Amino acid sequence: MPTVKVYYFQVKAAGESIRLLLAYGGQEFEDIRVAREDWPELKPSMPFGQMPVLEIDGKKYAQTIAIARYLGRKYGLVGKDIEEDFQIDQIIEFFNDIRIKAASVFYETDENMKAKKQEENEKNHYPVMLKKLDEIITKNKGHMALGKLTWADFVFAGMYDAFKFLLKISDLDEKYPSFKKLQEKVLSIPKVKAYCDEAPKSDF
Ligand SMILES: N[C@@H](CCC(=O)N[C@@H](CS)C(=O)NCC(=O)O)C(=O)O
Repeated sequence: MPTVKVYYFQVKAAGESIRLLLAYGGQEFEDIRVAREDWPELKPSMPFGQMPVLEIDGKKYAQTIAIARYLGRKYGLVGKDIEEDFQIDQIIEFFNDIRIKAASVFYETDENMKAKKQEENEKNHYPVMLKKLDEIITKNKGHMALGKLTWADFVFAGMYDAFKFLLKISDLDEKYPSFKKLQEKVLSIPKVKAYCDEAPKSDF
């Protein structure tokens, strides 16, 4: 067995997608949860000065989606050809589009601007985008793509709590029921559940 480490902060968010995929693959790993105060010292040692980072036998892999796609290939969570892989990639990009809109509000430091951006998202972007995502998941029998379990489901499930936190839509689960169901579906896979039961707890 290779020596595998996952570096991320003390939250689920992007790092959780990778942790869940490794758990699914039956891969033991050292779950390195970096405290904020320890990060400046560690930052220069990461490929892009960011986390999450996956390390396998000393080799570092960065960028959440690239890592998830890589692990997806390892564990047979991909399409049968490039057409099917494209279906996975495009829904992941769409999910990212929504996350980017939410993150731009979160990282806004000007309070007036922050409120304006949130209002703009809630009025003009979230309703259309979230409805579309809900429809796509429903059409795919409760999955992100291909009507079956793929690595995209792990990205969604791992990030969903952080996604909810960023969007600030209190009734997201009720309004778009496919979201919570998809997360629960992934988290109930026995190896994934075993990991989650033992993992440190955090809200998102
Ligand atoms: N595109 C990168 C973004 C990674 C990223 O922004 N990571 C944040 C945490 S979610 C980070 O490392 N922040 C600390 C820093 O940039 O110093 C990915 O998806 O992995």
